[in-house]
Amino acid sequence: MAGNRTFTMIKPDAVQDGHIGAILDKINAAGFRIVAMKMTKLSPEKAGEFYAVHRERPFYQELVDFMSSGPIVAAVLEKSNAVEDFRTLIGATDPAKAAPGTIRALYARNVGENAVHGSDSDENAAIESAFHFAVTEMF
Ligand code: IDP
Ligand code: MG
Repeated sequence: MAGNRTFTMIKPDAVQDGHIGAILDKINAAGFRIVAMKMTKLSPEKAGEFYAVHRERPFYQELVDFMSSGPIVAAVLEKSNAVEDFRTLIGATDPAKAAPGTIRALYARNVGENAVHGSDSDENAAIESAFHFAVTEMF
């Protein structure tokens, strides 16, 4: 059965471009409840750890540098079928290929600086939520 929670980050590009409010509006309008949320900044070490599965990819260092370049908004979201529905809401990794109206189509700069993160499985949603939030910070 599909789980009901996912993890997201509004990435440094979208924070810098002033899109926090618009992105949270889209998230609420799509029926997600905010379970946990904070503005924070990842150190290069923490960003490297978060994206460790991509260690062998050619863009890994670029990704770590970008994700530690400025503040982010991290959040846990709740809705039935959360992981899949949130991936639909954000659109394809490359905003040029993202469906019209999706968060990445509207607010991302490019394939690397792509406005938002969304977990890709229930298992990773739980791991990523625990990476950023204590149990006492999730409501
Ligand atoms: P996803 O965020 O849509 O799940 P992944 O393939 O898991 O995409 O990649 C993680 C992140 O790495 C992307 O969101 C993006 O920021 C970055 N990334 C992915 N592909 C590229 C690329 O070809 N060039 C630069 N950065 C990339
Ligand atoms: Mg991914």
